[in-house]
Amino acid sequence: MKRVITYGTFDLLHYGHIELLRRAKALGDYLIVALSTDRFNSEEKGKHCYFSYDKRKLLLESVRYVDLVIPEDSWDQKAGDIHLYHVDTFVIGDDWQGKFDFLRDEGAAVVYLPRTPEISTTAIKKDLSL
Ligand code: C2G
Repeated sequence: MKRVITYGTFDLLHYGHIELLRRAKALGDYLIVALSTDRFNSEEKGKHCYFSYDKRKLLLESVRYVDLVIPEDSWDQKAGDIHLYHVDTFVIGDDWQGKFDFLRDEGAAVVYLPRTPEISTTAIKKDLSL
């Protein structure tokens, strides 16, 4: 069983996120999503989420491509996660291009997928505020 992991906030879940999850799942048989906690978002990522961790987790667990949702509470947990969850492939959008190549030293493939260009949570919030 090929196990894939990806990380993110996934707030206001939209089709750009779904396209990432669909392509990530296509790289293996089991997809783990490490979901940024509310603390990690506000204190480390400077993101203010519309939905709480529990609501964002519920939404992700409803996505057909997602097999397991775990918390992301530290920038430094990725290497440990690869061993803890026996991950074969780390996947993330290419806005992070090159940032996680070091995970190859943990024995995982590292794949950067093109983002879906025209959609973002920021754009949604901006459009709705008009
Ligand atoms: N994404 C995408 N297309 C978009 C928007 C997002 O492919 N239009 C991808 C991002 O590249 C990322 C995932 O969807 O792989 C989740 O996006 P965010 O919630 O914005 O994740 P981010 O804040 O980049 O968190 O430790 C890594 C971080 O937790 C990644």
